[in-house]
Amino acid sequence: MGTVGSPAPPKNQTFSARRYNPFHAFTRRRIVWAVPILFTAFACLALVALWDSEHPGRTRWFGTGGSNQVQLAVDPLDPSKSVNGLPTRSFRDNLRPEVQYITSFGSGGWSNDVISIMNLIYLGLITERVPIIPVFLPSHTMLSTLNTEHTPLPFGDVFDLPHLRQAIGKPVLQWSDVKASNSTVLDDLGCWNVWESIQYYDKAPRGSFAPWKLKLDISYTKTPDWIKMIPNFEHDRYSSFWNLAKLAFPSTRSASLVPPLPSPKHNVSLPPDEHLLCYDFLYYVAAQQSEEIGLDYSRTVLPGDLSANTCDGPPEWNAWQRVHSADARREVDEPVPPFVSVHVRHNDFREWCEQGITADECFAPLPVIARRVKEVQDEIRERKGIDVTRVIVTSDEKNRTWWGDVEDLGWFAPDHSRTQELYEDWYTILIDAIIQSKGAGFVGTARSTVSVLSNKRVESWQDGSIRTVKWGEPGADDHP
Ligand SMILES: Nc1nc2c(ncn2[C@@H]2O[C@H](COP(=O)(O)OP(=O)(O)OP(=O)(O)O)[C@@H](O)[C@H]2O)c(=O)[nH]1
Ligand SMILES: *[C@@H]1O[C@H](CO)[C@@H](O)[C@H](O)[C@H]1NC(C)=O
Ligand SMILES: *[C@@H]1O[C@H](CO)[C@@H](O)[C@H](O)[C@H]1NC(C)=O
Ligand SMILES: *[C@@H]1O[C@H](CO)[C@@H](O)[C@H](O)[C@H]1NC(C)=O
Repeated sequence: MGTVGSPAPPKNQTFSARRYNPFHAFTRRRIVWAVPILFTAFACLALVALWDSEHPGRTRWFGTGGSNQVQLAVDPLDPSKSVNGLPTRSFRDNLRPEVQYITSFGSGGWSNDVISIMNLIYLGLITERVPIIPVFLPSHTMLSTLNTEHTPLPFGDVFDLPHLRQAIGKPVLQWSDVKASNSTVLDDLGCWNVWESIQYYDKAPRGSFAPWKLKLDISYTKTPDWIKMIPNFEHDRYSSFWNLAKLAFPSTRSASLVPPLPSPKHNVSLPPDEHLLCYDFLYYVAAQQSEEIGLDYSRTVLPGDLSANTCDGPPEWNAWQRVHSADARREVDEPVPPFVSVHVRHNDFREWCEQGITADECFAPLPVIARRVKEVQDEIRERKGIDVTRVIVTSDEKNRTWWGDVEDLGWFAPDHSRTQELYEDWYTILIDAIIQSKGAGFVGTARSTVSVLSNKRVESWQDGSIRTVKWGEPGADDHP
């Protein structure tokens, strides 16, 4: 799918291109040095799932921390307050009659799904509905291997949901709060089909593994053509938050009803559900213009990056603990020296290169990236008086010659040689995203949503300096 705003390639290409396993054999000194960064990054971005495995009704500790904690009554934002009780076999049994809900499903890669979930939460805010967040599913590997044994990654394992709820002052649910994961009940649900109205090559709702995983049999109603921000324009796919929000309210909803597509299993035709409002796909949504997530004003549109300011979370993060106990040999307590993080996105981005040029001519060469790194270093020195000499490179690149060239520059890279073996598919990109976000400065790749998110995190969490490397033809990043 997408770099921000680029026309998406056909689905099969997108998904097949998503393999990565960068093995970087570095000197021992470098590996050992990189490890504390990794752990500190985990502990910090950590987004603490401490309360996520909570039992309904469990009380929480509030206060300034330390010994001054005060035990309050049950938190009104606690997930258990927005459902009837423990997860049920059929999701409907757990919905409270006085609460309205909203959900959607992921189907991109990691960062695209993060952005879709940000959009879902924002739509929840403006429609006054409680968002029910889907798990992350590695759709790309699922498609290419046709293997159903894929561990889903719950949003709350990565992002700090208690913090988010407090920051926006609203409840936020995950599907695991609502429906039992071992349920054998296939629930019928009516949803809006956004995808078929925003693009014209795929004449169907957006595919996703989430409904299958959640045992939902969905009957889709096509959204009206006017949801598109630029009506009838095939080269743009964005709809707007308020166009989609209108469909959440009775008058526009009833005026927009058309015969639904029967659900695939039960063959039932259902209008869009009013209790649990549901959209197939919320990646291409903006407030004012396409691709605005990369622009400065978008932080006032969304409630910040969902995970902002969570660096003070406790270290009990599940994933962190798993990494930590799996490799207790390694010392993790050393403070991490400041570094510039670099994200280099290659592989399927080849599809957007100028015609007739090689990958080497299309992607920015290392000296061009190094120039941007130097700009970031200079700016940090000027703004903060700090000399940030260390550089850590993260990338989806697999070419070892290229990684050797990175090492020759004296730059570091995370050692992912055992990441997948020790943890799960998700952790390579998770660890890399965390490293990116921890940079005192950041150099990213133009058109990459991974880079867009890290830009925002480094700016807002680290007060860091950022640069983006352009690519696509020789000299693409030339600048004064
Ligand atoms: N390990 C690792 N994987 C990466 C990195 N950058 C990209 N990837 C992989 O490439 C995928 C990119 O998929 P998405 O997150 O959907 O992003 P995209 O829109 O296709 O491409 P971006 O615009 O770069 O995000 C990620 O899910 C990762 O699997 C990186 O720095 N490290
Ligand atoms: C699902 O899990 C719950 C709680 O762990 C258990 O009580 C229930 O029997 C399980 N149901 C099925 C269908 O396995
Ligand atoms: C689905 O239902 C419709 C209308 O009830 C019926 O005409 C059609 O034959 C059904 N399709 C299948 C595959 O059962
Ligand atoms: C690997 O990287 C090197 C250095 O960037 C490059 O010259 C070479 O063409 C690459 N090999 C492949 C197979 O892409």
